[in-house]
Amino acid sequence: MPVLQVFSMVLLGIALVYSTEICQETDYTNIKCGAPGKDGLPGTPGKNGLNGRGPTGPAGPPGLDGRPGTKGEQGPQGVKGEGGDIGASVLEALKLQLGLLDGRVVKMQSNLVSLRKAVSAFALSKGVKIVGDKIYVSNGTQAVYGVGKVTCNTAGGQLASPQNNDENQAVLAIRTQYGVSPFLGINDIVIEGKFTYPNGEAIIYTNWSPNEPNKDGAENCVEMFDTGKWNDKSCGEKRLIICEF
Ligand code: MAN
Ligand code: CA
Repeated sequence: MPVLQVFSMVLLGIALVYSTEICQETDYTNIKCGAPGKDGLPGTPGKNGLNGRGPTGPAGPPGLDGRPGTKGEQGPQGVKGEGGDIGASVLEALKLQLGLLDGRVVKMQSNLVSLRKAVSAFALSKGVKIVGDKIYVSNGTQAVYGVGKVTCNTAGGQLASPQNNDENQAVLAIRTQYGVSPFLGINDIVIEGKFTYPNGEAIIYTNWSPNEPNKDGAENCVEMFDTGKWNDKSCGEKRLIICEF
């Protein structure tokens, strides 16, 4: 190494030591040490910092409607309103009608009592029997089934059609009074073997004589023997006509 270079380095070292001592003991508000040094090289990049919180974002869109809530309890009953004019007039009309109906019912009851008395007295005579709700009547006329049927229908009734033993006994009583077998309304004219009442309904009570009915086709009407038993008989025969009402 040349002597000049060594000398320069010694001088530089002295200068450095000197300036360091001066600046360490100097008030930095009144710097009197040497000229400022040059800027240093840029530092190495810093490490990543911890995640911070950013600023709050804008508000999102409104959410969807929620499900309907459960039904609430029924509220208390309201105060009853005043009756309207129409309601009041209808009520008055109904009261009037009710009064009229009541008068009619009383009159009908009175008429019915009188009628019952008259029928009861009539029932003492020949050809009339009252049983339950039915009244059997005969004037002793004898006729074929068709004529007897029309006779009773015209009078507002039908040929005697007993539906229980009491009614059968009432018909038998009239038969005994005249001593003639009557035709009943019961028949199997429409369907052979299927006996019905005059209105077509199937019979609910029978009192057939032994081995009767026995004439398929030829005997579609029914007569009553003096025992009260029934026999199927030709509708063309003439028998006592007893009507029921
Ligand atoms: C006659 C008729 C018939 C009846 C018999 C009974 O033939 O009256 O309807 O069935 O007698 O023996
Ligand atoms: Ca017969």
